[in-house]
Amino acid sequence: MDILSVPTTPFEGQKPGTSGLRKKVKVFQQPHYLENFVQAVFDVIDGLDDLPLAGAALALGGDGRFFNRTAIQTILRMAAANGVGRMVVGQGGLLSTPAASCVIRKHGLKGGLILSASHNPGGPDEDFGIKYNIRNGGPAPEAVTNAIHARTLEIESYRTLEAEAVDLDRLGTQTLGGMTVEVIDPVADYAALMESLFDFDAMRAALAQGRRVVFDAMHAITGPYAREILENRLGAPAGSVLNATPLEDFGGHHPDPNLAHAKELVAIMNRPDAPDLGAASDGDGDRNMILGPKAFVTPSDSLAVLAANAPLAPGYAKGIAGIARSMPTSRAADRVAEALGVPCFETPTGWKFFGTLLDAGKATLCGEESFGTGSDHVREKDGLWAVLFWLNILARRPGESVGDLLAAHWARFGRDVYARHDYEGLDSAAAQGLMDALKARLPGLPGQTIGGFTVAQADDFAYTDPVDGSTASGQGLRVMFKGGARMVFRLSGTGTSGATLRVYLERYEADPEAQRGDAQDLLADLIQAARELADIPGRTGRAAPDVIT
Ligand code: VG1
Ligand code: CO
Repeated sequence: MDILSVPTTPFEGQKPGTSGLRKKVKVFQQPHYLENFVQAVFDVIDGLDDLPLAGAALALGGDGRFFNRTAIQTILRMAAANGVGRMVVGQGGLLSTPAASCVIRKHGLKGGLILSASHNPGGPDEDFGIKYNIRNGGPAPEAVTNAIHARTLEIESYRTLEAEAVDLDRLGTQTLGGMTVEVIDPVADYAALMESLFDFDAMRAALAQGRRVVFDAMHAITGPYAREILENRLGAPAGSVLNATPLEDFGGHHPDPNLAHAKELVAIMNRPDAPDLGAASDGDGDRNMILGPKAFVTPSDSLAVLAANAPLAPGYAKGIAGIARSMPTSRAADRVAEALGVPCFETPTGWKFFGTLLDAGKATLCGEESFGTGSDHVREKDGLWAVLFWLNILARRPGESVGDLLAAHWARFGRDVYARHDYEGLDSAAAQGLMDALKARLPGLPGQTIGGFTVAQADDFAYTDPVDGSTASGQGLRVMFKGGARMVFRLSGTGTSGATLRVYLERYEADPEAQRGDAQDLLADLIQAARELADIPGRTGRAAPDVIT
């Protein structure tokens, strides 16, 4: 087959954000747009991790959203033309993000391409995304994503070939040019890994004895995974997995597991006959939401509870080496780490910052406030893993509900009352103006009192990786108050239109009596102070946030 070198010119804006390149489908459908980015990836990863691209083996799969199959065929032709030896592809072009990480690690691949825009809606007028994961199975670090971006700005041609489409639905091996395409069951490796980590016998017994679980796959990637694990292997009744069929447009919804978007699940968990555990995952399967009957576990609390109960799961029976959390995530995990006598690391937002800590064995569990939890079993956050961890804990602590576990945790460690307010679709210049103005005020804030809270410290978060010494700056504006309350202001790096302002709010409450209650009520003063400090209404024209989590 003849290899074609197709002339092209650079596109502006092919800079990967918090988690890869995310754009509207229509942007990706422009001639050469996807090809330019993929060629830039291939150019940059040649030699990366001490492995040449020629003859290399890579994983490829996505969350099944609109354009997934088209993009996979394009990438396969380009991979063959670039001399890749073998592509390991999930059947139907499907691989959840954590499963892709698992496949890269288990099959010893050089890396992989994951196609997803995560929790963003899908369809012809919605979002698509692509990212590269390295040999350890984790998202490429910033040095790599910056190099990819730089390459997109100088690209002059890309390599491809003309060939029949690969049959993505047929398991087994096919050839494309000189390359092998191996279509694998997207679930099998991942399900086996979960069985190795959790006490499936105890979970099976608990489900047989009346514990009940409901999992909302939100018509996204986790449907087949959850059916296989929860229903087939653990014996949960058929129908325990809701919205289990992946759809290209996720049924027209946001596949985002939070109280605002997983309404059907929330309604079930508020019924008198609610199951013991309610959970959901996002478009690409790396996020999770944990609910009990009339109980919501914030992702920050979930990380802390998992850490405190880790030895109940066989995979963590030896205890944990450390915890890592993103900066805007609450300090709940820090308290558990302290009690366990292990370190707690504070990293910038985005899973790529956890990779070095996990590889070095410094952290075992990681988490982000954005419904992301995971461990050193893969190098991505992992939605279903978190759900199984909770189910494992419930199986080993019979008679206690999710709400009981949370109350007991707060009684022991105190509660880090937490909320995130998102202002979406803002004018980009206005959002940047708000951040610039607040940043300029930071040095003068300590000592000032805002809405009754006195500022102790304020900074623009910067990070030096304790393993490889790499640095990241401009990672969010932090205002810390006397007494431990905190606000963080950040602009999202995953959006595809306008700007999203995220305001993260938290304060510590030690008194068990005062711990009960809704976070929005308990944080009302701080919320008001944040609105005043950043002049959110004046600068954005918004009276209230669009999404509260
Ligand atoms: C958001 C979250 C961040 C998460 C990222 C990717 O980023 O805040 O914690 O790592 O999404 O998650 P941002 O820049 O929009 O705040 V996913 O499930 O979208 O891959
Ligand atoms: Co995701």
